[in-house]
Amino acid sequence: MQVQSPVKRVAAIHDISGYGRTSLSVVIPILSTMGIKVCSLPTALLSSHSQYDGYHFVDLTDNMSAIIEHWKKLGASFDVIYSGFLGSHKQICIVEDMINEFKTENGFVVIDPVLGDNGKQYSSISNQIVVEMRSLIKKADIITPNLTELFLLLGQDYNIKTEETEIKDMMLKLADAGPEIVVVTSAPDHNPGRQFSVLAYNKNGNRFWKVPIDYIPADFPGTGDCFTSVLTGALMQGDSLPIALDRAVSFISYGVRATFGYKHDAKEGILLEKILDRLNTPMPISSYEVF
Ligand code: PXL
Repeated sequence: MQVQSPVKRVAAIHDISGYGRTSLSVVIPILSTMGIKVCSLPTALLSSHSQYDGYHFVDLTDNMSAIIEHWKKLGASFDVIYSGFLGSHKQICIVEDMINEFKTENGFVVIDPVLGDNGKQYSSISNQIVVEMRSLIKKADIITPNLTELFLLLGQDYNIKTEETEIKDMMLKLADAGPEIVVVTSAPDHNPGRQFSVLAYNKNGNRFWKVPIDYIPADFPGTGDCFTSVLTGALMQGDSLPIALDRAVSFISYGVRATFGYKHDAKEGILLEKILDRLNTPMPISSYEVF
């Protein structure tokens, strides 16, 4: 008999970077704080995230299959499979196998297609990874590209000035390929007084949602990982999609605001430890819109 865990479980397939707040070093604290158990399948060990020069990198690809085999022997099961930064063809195949093996009827798969930011592909991401990510996302229930990744997934040239109607079409195209929910984490918002919004499309109900972002002129690596982790945790806690989006936007905004006022190297990411307890306090206001 398979005994159900009293705490929900996520299989988290990301790298672990020692310095700077990205990937597993934000996924684990955020989901743990939200009462969710993270079972890590690390893809690589880095001395720091890849936006620092000269980082040391240990590829763990050749150990991933052995970890999965052991999990199978243990009879492990997961409510959610959540992948992020993937660095090779082999890792993409392994995530596909993980989904085939472990996805359950009531569970879901979140793929954060980490490929680039600010209009540029990350230096460590090859064109082959971009092509393969286009195929991997078909297996996801939820994907969370930023604007750069949205363009890369569709093979289109980046354009920061893209209108919302065009972004809607792009989200529909990606949803057609497989995922039920497409979330674009940094869509330009041309309405007066606004800079960016999070946009989401849910095939189930055929609805678009929008949560305006409170803009601060700062760029902290890892906020995308924090966003998708809070979104995943909120959905696992039973929130609706728009409330989960609201909670993720509000947490990241608070993190950016709490960090911005300090003399602090932005590359280190947001000061997560200062704000983690916010994940367990009621949200002050909800700001989602239906559009
Ligand atoms: O935040 C995405 C991310 C994940 N993992 C590594 C990264 C980055 C972004 O820079 O370098 C190693």
